[in-house]
Amino acid sequence: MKFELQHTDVQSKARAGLITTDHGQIETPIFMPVGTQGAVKAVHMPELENDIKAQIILGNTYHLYLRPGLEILEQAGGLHKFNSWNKPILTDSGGFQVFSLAHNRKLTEEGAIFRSHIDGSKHMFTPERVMDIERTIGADIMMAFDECTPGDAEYSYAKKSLDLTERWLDRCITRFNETECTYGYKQALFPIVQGCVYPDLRRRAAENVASKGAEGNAIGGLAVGEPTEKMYEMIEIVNEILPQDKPRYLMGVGTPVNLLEAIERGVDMFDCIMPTRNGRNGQIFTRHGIMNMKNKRWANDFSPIDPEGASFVDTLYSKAYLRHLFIVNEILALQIASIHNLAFYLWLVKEARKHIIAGDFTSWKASIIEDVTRRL
Ligand code: PRF
Repeated sequence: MKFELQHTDVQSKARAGLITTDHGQIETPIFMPVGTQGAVKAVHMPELENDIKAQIILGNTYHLYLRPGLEILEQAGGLHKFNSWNKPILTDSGGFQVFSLAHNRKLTEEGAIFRSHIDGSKHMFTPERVMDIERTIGADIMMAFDECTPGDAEYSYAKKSLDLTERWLDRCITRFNETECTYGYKQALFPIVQGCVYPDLRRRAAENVASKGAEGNAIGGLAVGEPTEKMYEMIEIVNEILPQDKPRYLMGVGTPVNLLEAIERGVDMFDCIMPTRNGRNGQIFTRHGIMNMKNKRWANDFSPIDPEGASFVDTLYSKAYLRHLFIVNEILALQIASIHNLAFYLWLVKEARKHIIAGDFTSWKASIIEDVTRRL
């Protein structure tokens, strides 16, 4: 993997860059649609590629390990072959899903013991095991196995948790270096900065991560219950320390405004279930504001969903039609909303990139935030 920093904003920390992987290039800042179980919910791969203009998607180690399981993934020749997405893929390590989804989980020095949320079966994730699983899935970018500390954790717990994440990181790196991709291309490993909302822990975590010289670095443990201002403060602290010449990935964030604020503070990569999940609940993000499509006010509004929208659904279908589909529970409503919202998120980061390169990111950001937060 290679990262080329193409432009740094003069008024802020915003950056435009280019990541090159063996499955293609990624222009940053970038938003990565979430394909937890190997599919971005309700969206076809050609739609992702051609209509949404996704450049990289996510998969989840925890889910893919449970189903279809490693044997099938290996037989398929890795996730790219299995799901027919031939562009870059990133896998989260399960360091978040084990703690949010699995039952009866128990943390030890060795790893995490948990019961599957599907059938209650017992499993253990160790840093070594997670590296092996991510090798088998075959994502271009693998994430280290971490503990995502809750946003309201006390200092003593946050410190103990960070100590463990740091020891696990060393074990991840050792295993990663002992193994290689069996599918004939290169994979990268990104470490994750934890440290909750405590500046000294975040600094220590960022320094430790930076010292590993990884091909990219991630910021975890944010958007997990802490105040939004704390999140921005932690991003600033961490990005002061993480290397300039490597991509920075803010995990599981966020709203359109969160993305813009984080881009301004030097973040390059994002993922979040918000555009797809909220879309399936009828919430539509546009450059003119947010609409709840189940609202009665759209019942006889036959204008396009979004006249200047980035994807074909925006002008093909009307607001009234989309509202009708939601009200009668048609599957097509979920497909339209998912394509629309993802295309909007990809449009937003592409515009951000354009304005970073043009040199007017800060003023553009102020005006677009006013627009995208309006309630329609
Ligand atoms: N760690 C991992 N995945 C994550 C997170 C984390 O802290 C978050 C937190 N926002 C989302 N996904 N491994």
